[in-house]
Formats: sequence, structure tokens, C-alpha cells
Amino acid sequence: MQELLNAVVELMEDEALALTKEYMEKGKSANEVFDVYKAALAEIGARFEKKEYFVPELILSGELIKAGSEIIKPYLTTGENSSGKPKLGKALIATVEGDIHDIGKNIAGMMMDIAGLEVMDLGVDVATDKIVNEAISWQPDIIGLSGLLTLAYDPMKMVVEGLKKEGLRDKIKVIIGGGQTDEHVRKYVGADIFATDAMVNVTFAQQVLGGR
Ligand code: B12
Repeated sequence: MQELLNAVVELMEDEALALTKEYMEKGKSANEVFDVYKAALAEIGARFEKKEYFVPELILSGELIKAGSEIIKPYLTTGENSSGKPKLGKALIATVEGDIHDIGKNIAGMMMDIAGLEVMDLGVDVATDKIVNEAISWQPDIIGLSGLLTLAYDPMKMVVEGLKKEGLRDKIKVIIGGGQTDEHVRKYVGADIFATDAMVNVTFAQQVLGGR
């Protein structure tokens, strides 16, 4: 696994993807392989902060984790969600207006998919109105809003206000996610929970929707 960690951190895409494929085919745990990607991203983030990596490296890392996830995902799905059971519920996810970070959102969406939720991903830099309008027409049980910039908190708050205005707030759980979110931000936004880890979302969804 150390070899994979190094390949991802050093952004050697071909090598990293070949190793991922090899590990999955040899039956390594998909969760463990995915944890290596998360650890590598933490290191990439640290290098960015130390000014050893710059924006191009970050963009490459985003592409690399997307490609890696595509290899890992079928293995996670086969193990845990192949029973043809009805979906647990519906989750709408988006990175809010002004913010284009999507690595965390994509991981969160993938985890929800695996956990049995039907996921609609609206993408990045999504306008408040679009999120609220989709909530009206698609009627999700959960809305997951991702944002890594401090600037993302106001758009998140506006989505919650928009849901209130449409009389939907009581029907939909709102989760905010992103490495910088905390209880203080959750209160400010008016969300139900915050998640700095994609699994929080899954546990929460299972708690609120599992009993139906
Ligand atoms: C990669 C990265 C980028 C990439 C993004 C590529 C992509 N496709 O996403 C690029 C290069 C594009 C980028 C751009 C910018 N970035 Co940037 N970026 C990062 C970096 C290094 C890592 C983020 C990341 O992907 N982490 C890995 C993922 C897995 O972690 P995560 O997002 O936290 O997600 C996990 C949880 O939070 C949670 N989660 C996340 N979302 C959700 C959603 C739901 C529903 C749930 C349940 C859970 C959940 O689950 C995930 C998995 O466990 C961070 C620094 C850092 N260490 O976080 C800076 C950082 C976020 N960026 C920052 C900045 C300033 C920028 C730019 C403004 C830089 C610039 N001057 O242009 C632009 C912003 C452009 C914009 N309008 O959005 C700052 C933000 C500061 C702030 N407080 O506002 C940071 C903190 C770096 C820093 N210390 O300065 N960035």
C-alpha cells in the first residue's frame, strides 16, 4: 500500500491506477485502498499549504482520485449493495455557489450510493435557486452541501433559507460537508449536521431513513 500512497502523492497517475487495479483484482479491501487515497490527499493538501505543491498539482490530484474511485467503486458496490433492495432514500448533493472543490463531494456521493441511497449530483458552483428548484421537483430526503471555502457558508445558508421559504425544510435533512466545517458553521447555516468525513453522512442517512 505504501507504493500506492507514494504514487498518488507524487501524482504518477499511470502507476497509481495500475496499482489500484492490481490491488482490487487481488482482492484487497476496497475500503483500505480508498483510505490510502484519502491519506495521500491529506499529504497533497499539506504540501500545498507548505507551498511545495501549487494549483496544477492540486488539479492533477483531483483527476487522479476521480479515476482511482472509478476503479474502486465496482468492488465496493458488489460487496455491499448487490441485493437489488429498494433504495434507502434520495440524496441531492452539490458544491455550493462560488466553490469548485469537488473531491470531497464526490467521495461523499460515492459513499451514499454504496450505502443504498439514490444520489443526484448537481456538480460544482451550483446556484442556490437551482438546488432549491431541484429539491422541489425531485423531493430528496437529504441534501448534502459541500463547500471548502469560507465563502461557501453564505450560499449554504441561502439554500436552507430557500427550503424554509418553500415549506420544505421540515421534510429534508440538510448535511453540510467540507474539511473546514464545524459546529459553529452548522449553526450559522442552519443545517442538521456537519461532516468532515464522508462516512458521517452514511451513518446519518441510515439513522434517519433506515427505519422507514
Ligand atoms: C484540492 C484543492 C483544490 C483544487 C480542487 C480540485 C477539485 N476538483 O476539487 C483546486 C486547485 C481547483 C483548488 C482551487 C482553489 N482552492 Co483549494 N484546496 C484544495 C485542497 C488542497 C484539498 C481539498 C481536498 O480535496 N481535500 C480532500 C477531500 C477528500 O477532503 P474534503 O473536501 O474535506 O472532503 C471530506 C470531508 O470534508 C467530507 N465532505 C466534503 N464534502 C462533503 C459533502 C457532504 C454532503 C458530506 C456528507 C461530506 C463531505 O467528506 C470528504 C471525505 O472524507 C485544500 C486544502 C485542504 N487541506 O483541505 C485547498 C483549499 C480548500 N483551497 C483553498 C483555496 C483558497 C482555493 C482557491 C481560492 C485558490 C486560488 N487562489 O485560486 C481556489 C478556489 C476556487 C473556487 N472558486 O472554488 C483554501 C480555502 C481557504 C478558505 N478557508 O476559504 C484551502 C483550505 C487551502 C488553503 N489552506 O489555503 N483547490
